[in-house]
Amino acid sequence: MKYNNPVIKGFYPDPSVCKVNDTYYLVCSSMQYFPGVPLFESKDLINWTQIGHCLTRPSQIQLDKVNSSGGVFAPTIRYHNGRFYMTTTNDTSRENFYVWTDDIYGEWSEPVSVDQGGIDPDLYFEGDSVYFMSNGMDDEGIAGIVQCRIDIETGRKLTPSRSIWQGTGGRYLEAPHLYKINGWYYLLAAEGGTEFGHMATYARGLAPTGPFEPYPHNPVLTNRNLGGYEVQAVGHGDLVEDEAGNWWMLHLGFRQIGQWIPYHHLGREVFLTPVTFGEDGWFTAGHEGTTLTSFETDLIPEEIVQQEKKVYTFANTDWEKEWCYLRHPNPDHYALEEDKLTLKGTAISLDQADSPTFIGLRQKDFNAVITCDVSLSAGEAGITIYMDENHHYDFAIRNCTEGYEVVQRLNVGDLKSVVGNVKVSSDKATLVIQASNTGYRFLLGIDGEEIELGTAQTKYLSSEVAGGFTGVVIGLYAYGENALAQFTNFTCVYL
Ligand code: 6LW
Repeated sequence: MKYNNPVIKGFYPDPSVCKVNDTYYLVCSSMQYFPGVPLFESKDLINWTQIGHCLTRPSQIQLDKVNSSGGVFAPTIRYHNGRFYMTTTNDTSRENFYVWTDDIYGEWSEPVSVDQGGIDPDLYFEGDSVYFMSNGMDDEGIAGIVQCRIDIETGRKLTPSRSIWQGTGGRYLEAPHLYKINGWYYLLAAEGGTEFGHMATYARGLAPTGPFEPYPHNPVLTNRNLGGYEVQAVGHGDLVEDEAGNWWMLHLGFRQIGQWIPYHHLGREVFLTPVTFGEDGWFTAGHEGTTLTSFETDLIPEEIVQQEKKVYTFANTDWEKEWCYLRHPNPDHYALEEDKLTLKGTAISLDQADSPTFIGLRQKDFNAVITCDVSLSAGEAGITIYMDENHHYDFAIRNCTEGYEVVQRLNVGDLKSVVGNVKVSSDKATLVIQASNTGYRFLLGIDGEEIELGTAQTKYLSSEVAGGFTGVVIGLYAYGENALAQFTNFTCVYL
């Protein structure tokens, strides 16, 4: 069969995966967005359904006023003795912790802190021992992948933190995952930074504590030498074995906006790459160590069909699972119904690293048409194509002295400008946004006609311009202390 990458589209970075019986579970980073750590399940590694989040209560994760691309960094999910564990970092407070649950569809525990620094924590269970890995500096001041043993009940360290592998010399050694496979301990990591130079590297040893010998042909997976190729920055990943004994890596990568246009705005997404173990116990990944936009494989049964949801509406999405807020929302400002969303604005605007009244869906593909009817009493309400507080395109209806107007505003760093402005005769407008790989068009629908207010290029919302670790989210928002807005007939159709 043939499957296409990415297998999870849109801003879902730093995937980690585990398998329990015949089901795979996957988590990823969520930064300043709440709830934290999206959680997916799959029966076939290709079709993933979001079943919830691990961090659903403010008591589990402090996000108040965290910086954009701070907050929740790369998680790891593991299963041991009937219990799921998810460990991650709050990068803003520089804290590593884990939560657990005995019911993957239920709530997760309160956080248990681990007093080891760095980011990208990992858990490895063996007998009664639990090893905790992260990147950073050990107790002696040696940088690398750092390891200690912990008491899993309390998170207390049982051994000093020790640097167990220093990588292959790439910058930003991170994303450690430790496994035991056929008698060897494999330590997988990422290096090169989460940009175009990103790569997966590994080493192996005969004990969980090392010493580790690097794979002689590192990096095992990278697209950094594929110039002009759509998929770039592959690396940070996690290994999983399927029912038939085949190995796979779920890892991040991004799609640049054009073959020769090295910008990406949809965030880092989840890719699936086959992994093959050789007789000598070393493994290789993908096509000559690269990830492809599609793989022909007989390792996945022919009858499995890759599904893709193309239309998103209020009725066919789950407010709790697929939508996200900026930092901790005030629930009183949101009324979520099957066919209607009501938002109450505040004085907090989209330009602030705070929690404006905002609820969003990640943009999953380049080509899309987003439509929504928006009505409001006062203030401003509409759709924002949002990367961070300094990089977003807003399309909104707002109250003005002589009634109402529809505005299209660009926010690109210090450049802020209203590029379109049309008076409307009522407090209601149909907003239409057409997205392509290179641009957005903003159209106002009146009496069955569409008037273009303006356009904006995608690249100014890309990580290469905005910086950071997130991707574009399509947000519905309200702004202004008296703003009360209703959103109906929302559709986002991917073409
Ligand atoms: C994450 C690090 C990374 O913690 O990006 O690509 C950081 N890798 O491992 C933020 O997502």
